[in-house]
Amino acid sequence: MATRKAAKKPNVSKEQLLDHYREMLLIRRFEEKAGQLYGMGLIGGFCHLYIGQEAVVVGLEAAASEGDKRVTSYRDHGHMLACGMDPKGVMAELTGREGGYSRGKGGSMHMFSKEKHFYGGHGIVAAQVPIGAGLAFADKYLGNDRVTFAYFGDGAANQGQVYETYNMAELWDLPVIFVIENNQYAMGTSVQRSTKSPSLWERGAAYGIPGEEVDGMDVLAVKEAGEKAVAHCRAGKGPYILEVKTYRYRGHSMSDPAKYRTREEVQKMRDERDPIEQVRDLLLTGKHATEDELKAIDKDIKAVVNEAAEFAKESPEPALEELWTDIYA
Ligand SMILES: Cc1ncc(C[n+]2csc(CCOP(=O)(O)OP(=O)(O)O)c2C)c(N)n1
Ligand SMILES: [Mg+2]
Repeated sequence: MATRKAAKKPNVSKEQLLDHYREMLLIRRFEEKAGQLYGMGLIGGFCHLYIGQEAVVVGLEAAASEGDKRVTSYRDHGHMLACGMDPKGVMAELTGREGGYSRGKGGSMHMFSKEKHFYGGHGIVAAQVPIGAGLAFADKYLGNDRVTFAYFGDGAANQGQVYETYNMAELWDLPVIFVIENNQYAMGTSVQRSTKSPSLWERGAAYGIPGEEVDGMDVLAVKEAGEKAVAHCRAGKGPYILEVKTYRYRGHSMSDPAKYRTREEVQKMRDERDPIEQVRDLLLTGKHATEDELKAIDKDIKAVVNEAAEFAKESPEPALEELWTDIYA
């Protein structure tokens, strides 16, 4: 049987480890529930789950401060939960109900929260990257020290607009962290089939942007890299690139049977690298928590997720008049 690589002795408090554990578990359980509701026909349209990638967004949110901004692709539920958006509002939006963040009109890929500085939720591959630079431009113009996290995938990293954005962001020293969530696949195309360059972050060198590769299955490594990137941006040194190596356990979207990879490949990743299990091991071996305490956390989180699902089911469909709100006309 496969064994997990022994985790490094972490330089974090028990409370921080427990926070990371809870936050990652919330995303995992929320996504599992979303998968169930999709199967029951309660969620329509596209739905891209984040299971396997939890450490990326939880680690980076731990490096962020109040007022920092984030923008991402359609694989966005984890980002919303990690920045503190309400699971009820997210689930209700997934089911197209009035209680959702976009009043049931946006669905999985189109949610926003001004309060939490979450700027979407974008279905067009890489479209969020220039938007991220624009958000950073606004902060620079206003003279504050806020930072923007612009998340995109390995597939998106081959889009031309990413490189136009890199050029301008570096030219204007914009405080934006480009986070490449390299989960090794863009729909059914593996990263080895889509590019010959072994590392995506190194492309930033052509524009003068520093960066690094990060183990995206290790929440502590992600947090540490995030802190370095944030410090770089806040010091006014311009953008930074983090290529976070991660893995998605489910198909590209709910309609993808994922025939382009073997079950063994996915199972190996789950057995050896799972981000939640790694933190669980640290908590248990460090005697920071007992099996029973961790079970109780799981129970609490499942209750939060079930409550969100109930809220979503009970929330009414949007009224017809809702069609005429929040539109440019
Ligand atoms: C401009 C554009 N081209 C193609 C698509 C179809 N499409 C949706 S997701 C996707 C793959 C993107 O993969 P990646 O950037 O690695 O992100 P991941 O899904 O792995 O998170 C493609 C080609 C799209 N939505 N937009
Ligand atoms: Mg990908």
